[in-house]
Amino acid sequence: MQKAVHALVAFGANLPFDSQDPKATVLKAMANLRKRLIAECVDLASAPPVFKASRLFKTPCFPQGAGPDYVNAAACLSVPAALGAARLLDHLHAVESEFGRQRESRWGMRTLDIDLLAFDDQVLPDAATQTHWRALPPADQARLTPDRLILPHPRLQDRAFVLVPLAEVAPDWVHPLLQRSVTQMLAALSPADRAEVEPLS
Ligand code: PH2
Ligand code: MG
Ligand code: MG
Repeated sequence: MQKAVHALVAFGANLPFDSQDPKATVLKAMANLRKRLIAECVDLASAPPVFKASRLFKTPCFPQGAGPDYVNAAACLSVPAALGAARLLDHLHAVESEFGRQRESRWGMRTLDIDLLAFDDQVLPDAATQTHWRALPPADQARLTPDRLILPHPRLQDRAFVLVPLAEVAPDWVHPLLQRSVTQMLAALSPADRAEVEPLS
């Protein structure tokens, strides 16, 4: 049997798509991704994926005032290691396009955004580059977009709209460079930031 690893994924949407609200889009996107992973596991002759999804949350847009509230969620996927982060990312992009995503401005509004937060404990492309992007000053964060996959996601530790849902599905995942668990990273945010993330049901 092939080795399985955990991949962490974040979902966000704040614009309707095809008269469907962001909540419906996120739920359908999860189902679509799950189907794709099942097909991949058949192709790789590996055990079926395990797809653990958080609840949906309503979150204020970041940066503040830049658009409508978001619906955010997270998932912890058990996938064959042989799938690889790059191939999983291709699937995330394919799901985004099925739900109307056009790659436009940095932090712009979107019908669907799916971010790969982590693939097991992989650091990509290397520790120095991940650290560079993680330590970027806020003005540069808003301006610059990396041209390749950086893992873990450089802003993962900063955002309540990522960490609150993630804590429901992967509280014990440890950031390979910060050596902190999701629970610890969430506890380090301000109570006000955490309180802004409200479960939808
Ligand atoms: N995603 C962004 C920019 N701002 N704000 C919230 N609340 N949730 C998001 O998922 C989000 C955001 C860029 O991906
Ligand atoms: Mg995003
Ligand atoms: Mg994205």
